[in-house]
Amino acid sequence: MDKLFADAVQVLERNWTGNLTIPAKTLYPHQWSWDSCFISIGNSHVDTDRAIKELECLFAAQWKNGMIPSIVFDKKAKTYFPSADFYEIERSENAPKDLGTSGMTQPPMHAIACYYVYKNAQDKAKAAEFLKKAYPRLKKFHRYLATYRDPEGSGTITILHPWESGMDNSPLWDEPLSKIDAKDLPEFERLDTKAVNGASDTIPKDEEYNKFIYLIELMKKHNYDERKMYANFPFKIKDVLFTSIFYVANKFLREIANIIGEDPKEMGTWISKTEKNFYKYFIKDQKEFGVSEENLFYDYDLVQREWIRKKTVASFIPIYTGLMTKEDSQNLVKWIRHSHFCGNDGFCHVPTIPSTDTNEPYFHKSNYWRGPIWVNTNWMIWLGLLKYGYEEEAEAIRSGVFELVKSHGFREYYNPKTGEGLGGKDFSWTSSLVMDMIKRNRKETQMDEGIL
Ligand code: 9WN
Repeated sequence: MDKLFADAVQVLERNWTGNLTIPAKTLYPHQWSWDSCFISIGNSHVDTDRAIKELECLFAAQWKNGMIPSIVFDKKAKTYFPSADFYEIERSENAPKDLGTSGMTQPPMHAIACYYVYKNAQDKAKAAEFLKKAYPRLKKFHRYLATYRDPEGSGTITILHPWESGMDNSPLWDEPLSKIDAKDLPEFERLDTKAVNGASDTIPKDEEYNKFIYLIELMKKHNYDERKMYANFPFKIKDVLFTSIFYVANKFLREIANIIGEDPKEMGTWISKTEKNFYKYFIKDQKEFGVSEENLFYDYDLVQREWIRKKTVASFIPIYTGLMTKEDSQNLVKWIRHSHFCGNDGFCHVPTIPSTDTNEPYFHKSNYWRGPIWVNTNWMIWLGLLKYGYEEEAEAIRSGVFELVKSHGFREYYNPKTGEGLGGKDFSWTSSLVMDMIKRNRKETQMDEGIL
């Protein structure tokens, strides 16, 4: 374990620019929002200053309306498309003037990361100062999500682009995207194809990619005005993973307010709304929850007015929220352990959860979010299992992740059938979350994640 930990620290060291940690060389040479949160959680075990610097760098790019953008660009880096210029964020009066950012957001892991930076810090006074500075930023971001991304006031969050989910080409988006006609696209050149050395079966197809770009073009046409976009955007989805993280983050933000002596009331309101509506929005038939795989948590498409019942890892992320009853958690764990999800038999290389059910026609062993195992979603499920006391299942996932990185390196994602490492090499969040899985004390984790 010591060697694994030291190797992970080295990856973060190599990807550190002096202000932030890039997710991976060449493929992702900028700062990504939820990546930086996962990275800070890892760094919180070894270097509080670095973790703080990373998050402050991200917060400096916050938009006036509170949105924390998915990408903060390094204008010198040229190996990633779409570039800062492509986004034309100056179309929005909310965009920062002197920084290049994307015009969309990513799952709100930030309050969770800030809490752990404090929790794992040796110098608590310094970390509390950081929390005081971070708190208004975090609250503004959560308020942005609770208003612009939830005009329904439901406590569930709407995404306007597949990239906002963090799971770019998940089969979840196939139906909604199939209804969109990507016309009048500007000329552009994909650079991810080059970065993976032509391994085109590991990244999204052109057809999907064109729709990603088309939706950015549409955001630009709306000058990134959420109210206008909400009225007629063709991609508008209440997302299970995003909302689960929002709920957990609100609990951590409430705890941060308590630590620094601020009023936690607003977070309480957001938490109650999610508790009231989570099942209503994400389960078709609540009485039948978990009886079959057809009745788990599924995203809701606000345009088609239908649940998206594709079997993906997203359906399991609610275990991380703690808002389920023990009985419902049992029903969910039954599917988490199912052989199609690499649970109980020798079907897969190691018992970790792949991004898609391995028995579905849309499963692909090596293509990005259409099948491979990703460490961040496994980390959330690991914490969720611990929260509900499924220690054996949690430990199986933790050991599975260790086995993958020991045998195949700190890769971006892994083939569930063979364990082969895929996508970016020296991937930062894989390294940082492995560090966290090594360092965390199980009992304390159950307290932090369970009682907050
Ligand atoms: C688009 C950086 C990011 C992750 C996402 C992952 C991938 C970007 C891309 O890489 O998305 O934001 O270019 O494909 O899907 O989760 O944050 O690691």
